[in-house]
Amino acid sequence: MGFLSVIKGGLTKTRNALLSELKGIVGAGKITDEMLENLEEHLIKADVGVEAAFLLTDALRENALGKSLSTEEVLGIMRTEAERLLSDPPPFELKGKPHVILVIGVNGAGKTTTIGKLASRFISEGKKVLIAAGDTFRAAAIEQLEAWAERSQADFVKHQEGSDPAAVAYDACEAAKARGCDVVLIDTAGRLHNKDHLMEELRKVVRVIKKHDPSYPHDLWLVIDGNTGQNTINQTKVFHQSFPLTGLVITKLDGTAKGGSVLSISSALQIPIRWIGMGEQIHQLVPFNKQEYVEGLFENALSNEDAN
Ligand SMILES: Nc1nc2c(ncn2[C@@H]2O[C@H](COP(=O)(O)OP(=O)(O)OP(=O)(O)O)[C@@H](O)[C@H]2O)c(=O)[nH]1
Ligand SMILES: [Mg+2]
Repeated sequence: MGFLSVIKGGLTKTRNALLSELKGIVGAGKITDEMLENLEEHLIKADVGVEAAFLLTDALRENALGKSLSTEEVLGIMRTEAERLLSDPPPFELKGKPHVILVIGVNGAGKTTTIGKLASRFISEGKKVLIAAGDTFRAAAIEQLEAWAERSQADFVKHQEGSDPAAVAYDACEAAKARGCDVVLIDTAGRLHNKDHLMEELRKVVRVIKKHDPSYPHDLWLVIDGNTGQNTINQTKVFHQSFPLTGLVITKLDGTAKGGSVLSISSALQIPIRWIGMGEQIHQLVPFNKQEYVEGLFENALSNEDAN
């Protein structure tokens, strides 16, 4: 399955929510301020995400006010705005052998699942991958990651439940060097940005793996649940102040009308969006690509609505 079809499938609800709300402002003569306010309110109620709703209706306020426009023209304005707000990440490159990636984020954001999907992707590209069970908080977390390691055929390093995540990460890097791995993916326990001892635990992981090589970790990715609102942006800013994030992964954009959250995250933060999660299955993680995302959000909206 191509990336675009995964994206389009995931964004169906968002696309349909956008489109059904547009009916209030097309075909009813000139677009007025009141119509745009209504649209804004409806988009918010349709759960498109408050920030995304503001951004898109602001664009219409600037470009569509006082005009009679077709659905395609209105979608075109929104599309242009979306393209303006988004940017493509720099190409992903392996910067070491192994290239070490530390994956962090709040509880339940999708870190472990994302690591499993990434391992599978990298392995399908011919890379040798090792994943490290740096979430030692619960035995179930280690088992969950182990299952992903088996599914994706990645090497796996774990310690016992309750052991020091920094020691797991250190050993994983050691093993990866010895085995000639190309990529190390280190899972971590979910944590809130305002829990000092947990942030300190993460700092220790970073400090300890730097003993192998000061360039470790080459990447530090924050996983964000795409269904969460403004709060996420503030949380991400705090994480970014503590750790220089090199990329974001936005998960759970499927099955929700909040697929527009990518717009608000991208416009509020200067951190590249690397990957988007479009489902629970192993292939449902796609590299973020501005054009594909925008196409998934706006294109074929009419025919898709018919199909649903
Ligand atoms: N629909 C959907 N579900 C997802 C996606 N990514 C993860 N999930 C689900 O979200 C739930 C939490 O995912 P995990 O990968 O365990 O999240 P985590 O960040 O590792 O959680 P903790 O380790 O508890 O902090 C699981 O049920 C996953 O299947 C996605 O892109 N789409
Ligand atoms: Mg986890």
